[in-house]
Amino acid sequence: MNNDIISPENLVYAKPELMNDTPMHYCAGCSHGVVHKLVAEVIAEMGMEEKAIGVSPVGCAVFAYRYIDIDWQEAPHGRAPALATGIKRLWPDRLVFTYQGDGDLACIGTAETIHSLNRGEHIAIIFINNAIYGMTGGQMAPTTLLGQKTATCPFGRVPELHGYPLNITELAARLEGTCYVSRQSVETVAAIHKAKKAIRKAFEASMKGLGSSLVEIVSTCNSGWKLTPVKANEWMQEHMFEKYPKGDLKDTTSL
Ligand SMILES: Cc1ncc(C[n+]2csc(CCOP(=O)(O)OP(=O)(O)O)c2C)c(N)n1
Ligand code: SF4
Repeated sequence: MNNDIISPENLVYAKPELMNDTPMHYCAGCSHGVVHKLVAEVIAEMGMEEKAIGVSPVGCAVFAYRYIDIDWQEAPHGRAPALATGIKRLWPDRLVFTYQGDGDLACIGTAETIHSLNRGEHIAIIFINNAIYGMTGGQMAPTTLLGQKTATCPFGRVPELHGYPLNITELAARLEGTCYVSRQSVETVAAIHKAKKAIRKAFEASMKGLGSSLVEIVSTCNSGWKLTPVKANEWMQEHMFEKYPKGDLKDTTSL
């Protein structure tokens, strides 16, 4: 083999060392796997392999603890920020983060989300917004777009029956306890780089005790949306970014 080809200078892609060899259960094309990779890379780059504690949700990411070799706690549905609060208060020197879907974070765990952010807990929240409940078969979530068809609103979401889509990230940015709130996506290489930077800033802010951080990743659930991975990315770009515009919503960190 030509060693030049695999020299570190030529390396453009490698599986992060913290990702183990357990085959992922995610559907091909799902955003979860990409975000897992970014989380693993950031933890390694910060040298926090032995000090990171993730709190995994209920939802498709319930098995996040199987894939990234750090310490994890599994939380009941929606309760991840409460659990993360307890862990961080007990072990302030640990990097504590939650990883949650929109059903988990913005519906079942709304109270835990809002109050942990408002208290300014020194935790980071990674929020995967794919606009539906993926794991349980694609039911409507608070984040479902108006007109979007789901298993529980087969004719499309209408405000008279289902209320309006919830921009919980905008809400988070208004809370005094938050220091960094950002919305990103991972469907292109450029977007992946920006999302990684946002995750890094959120993790660093939590370690510096600057307040709570939330990074929303606007994501696809190609299976739940009943689209191919490529079409799902297109649908997300066409429809979701209008309601969920990308960029930093709040940054008081000076990082
Ligand atoms: C209190 C409670 N309500 C409902 C459920 C059922 N449940 C399990 S996963 C899930 C959907 C999770 O969706 P989301 O958080 O959006 O994550 P995704 O699967 O899309 O990644 C639901 C409703 C549950 N386990 N506990
Ligand atoms: S059901 Fe949706 S969120 Fe769950 S793994 Fe498949 S594509 Fe991803």
